[in-house]
Amino acid sequence: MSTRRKFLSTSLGATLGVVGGYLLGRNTASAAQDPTPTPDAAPSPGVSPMGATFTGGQIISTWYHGLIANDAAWKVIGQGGQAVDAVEAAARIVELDPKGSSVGLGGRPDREGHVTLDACIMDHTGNAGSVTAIENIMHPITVARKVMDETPHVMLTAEGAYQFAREHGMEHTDLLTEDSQKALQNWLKESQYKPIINIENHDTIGIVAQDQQGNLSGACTTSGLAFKMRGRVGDSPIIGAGLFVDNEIGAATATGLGEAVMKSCGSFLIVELMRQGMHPQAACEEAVRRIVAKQKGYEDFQIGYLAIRKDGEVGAHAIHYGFNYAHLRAGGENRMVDVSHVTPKP
Ligand code: SD4
Repeated sequence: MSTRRKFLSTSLGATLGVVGGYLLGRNTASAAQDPTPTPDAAPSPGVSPMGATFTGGQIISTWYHGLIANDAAWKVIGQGGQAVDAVEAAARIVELDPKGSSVGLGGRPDREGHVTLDACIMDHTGNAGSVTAIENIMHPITVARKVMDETPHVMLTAEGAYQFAREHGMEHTDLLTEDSQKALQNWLKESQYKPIINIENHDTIGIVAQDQQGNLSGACTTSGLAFKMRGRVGDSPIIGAGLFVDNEIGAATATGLGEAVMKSCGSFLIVELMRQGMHPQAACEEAVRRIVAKQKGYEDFQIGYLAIRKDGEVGAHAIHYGFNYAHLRAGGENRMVDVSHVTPKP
């Protein structure tokens, strides 16, 4: 380890130690107390710098539809399957539900009447796949998975993503439901582009799962903000914004106004804060705090973050009340958790 790196981790640990043990992850705590340099070599397989790896299996997913997502994911993880397969299965079940107005079928269109979908997936090896602004394909998450598994690229967009999906046997499906058409006609009367906290535009599904090998993966899928401008892409398909996974450290996902998440590299930031020793709860809070401190208009939009650390610890935070997520952990129930504390105004 370079002297600089050691200095940084040691001084960070000491500083956070003053703030309180709650903020400290195991690695920083030991860095603060243990003067022995950590060797530069990568950790041996199965050993995380975060300490003991959690191998019970667990899934966290945004909003109420997280419940059906977690059930689908558990069918994979409970049988010893891989987290990456679990998060894809979880995303697919929500994409298929016409009642969800922010994901897949039934997702609200852009202001010109096109349902354009964004999705991404990231696995425990650090591989990632993504599609943006894809139309008429029921399962953008599976297109993203195929981009990850079967191409040298990370992201395909719009027409190219559609073509790729069709070449891989996916059907052309009209995703604009009657309900969505009515909602668009209604919106067009005033054409006011105003996010309303927690409802209308907010039900992207972000999923982070840890399998029984302790490996982490994540997925995110959405139709984005309702009645967005044609061609607008949010954070959800952007690796590091709507989703980030580092299997040595942890994983995070985001929901809410994508522009704010993109401008702060939200999910990447949370994983990096965990790497520096923060508990996932503190890391989510810090990522929200930065948006509140630096971005205008946060009073009127919502951001919610979820994170899992390699040792199984979980965090969640949001700008405003009203954010919730589903958590299913081995041996426990699939339950909704309300994020009941919020970041105070600066
Ligand atoms: C976006 N982050 O496109 C998405 C929207 C969202 O809950 O998360 N809604 O900006």
